Amino acid sequence: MVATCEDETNTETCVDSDGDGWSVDCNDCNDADPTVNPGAAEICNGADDNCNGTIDEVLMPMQMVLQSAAEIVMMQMQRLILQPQKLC
Ligand SMILES: [Ca+2]
Ligand SMILES: [Ca+2]
Ligand SMILES: [Ca+2]
Repeated sequence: MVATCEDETNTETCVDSDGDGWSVDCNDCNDADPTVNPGAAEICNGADDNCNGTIDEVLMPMQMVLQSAAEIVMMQMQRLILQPQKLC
């Protein structure tokens, strides 16, 4: 199967093994799994589904929100803990 990749200049080497429409030359980072290609949606599975080099990046915004929220709580707790010591 020939990949329908954006780069039409290298169709000779565009061999799509898993038949998802993307070849290794067209940034298919796993040409043995049709669910993994640059056009795939990133899902939480511990793998880089959309071949952008980042695993499960869809979860990052929520992780960042939780992390920043945790940091704010920590800062406030530290302030509460440290303030009496400063006053002494
Ligand atoms: Ca492929
Ligand atoms: Ca990814
Ligand atoms: Ca994933």
